[in-house]
Amino acid sequence: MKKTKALLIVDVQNDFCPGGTLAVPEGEKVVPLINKLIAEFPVICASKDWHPTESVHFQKWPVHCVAGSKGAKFHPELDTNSIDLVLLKGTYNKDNGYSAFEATNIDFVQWLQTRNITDLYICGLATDYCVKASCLDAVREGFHVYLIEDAIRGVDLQRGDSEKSISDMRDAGVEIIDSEAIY
Ligand code: VGL
Repeated sequence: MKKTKALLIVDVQNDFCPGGTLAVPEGEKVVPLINKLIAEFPVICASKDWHPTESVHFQKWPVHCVAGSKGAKFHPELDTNSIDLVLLKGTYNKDNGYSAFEATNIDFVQWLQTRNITDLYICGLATDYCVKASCLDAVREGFHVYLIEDAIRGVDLQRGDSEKSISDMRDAGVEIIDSEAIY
């Protein structure tokens, strides 16, 4: 069967970038890289944290990415023109929605299967939470998963969290690559 690839951009939203309520260190640095990567993929998906104000998620985290707010918008410099699918996650009060596969607006697996996607290339924010959860779910769902290491950044609540996450993803079967490998 012909291999078909898609790019999954995880949570490149204002609140995860400098000035946002849950800013990931250097979060904005992934944006130019991702804008360049977009041209290499026939299918582009992008997830968004999209929380209600009363989310249980805010017992652990500062309020961020409230549905419809400025903080929940994509970073203003992200090239959104070619995005084929926006995945909304964490949309219920009791739902953390770390993984793009927990999107509530669409059955993501079915959407990918319908388009014969076999290979998923994942980038975005944040390495140690939503990127990791999305990569691990993608492997579980049977996709061949590539993590684009220079196009991710982590929260690193504890020093080394991102490094440990990358190693966990590798152990799970995720291939770790650099964006240069794609051009
Ligand atoms: C995320 C922490 C809390 C993420 C979301 O997008 O990785 N991290 N909520």
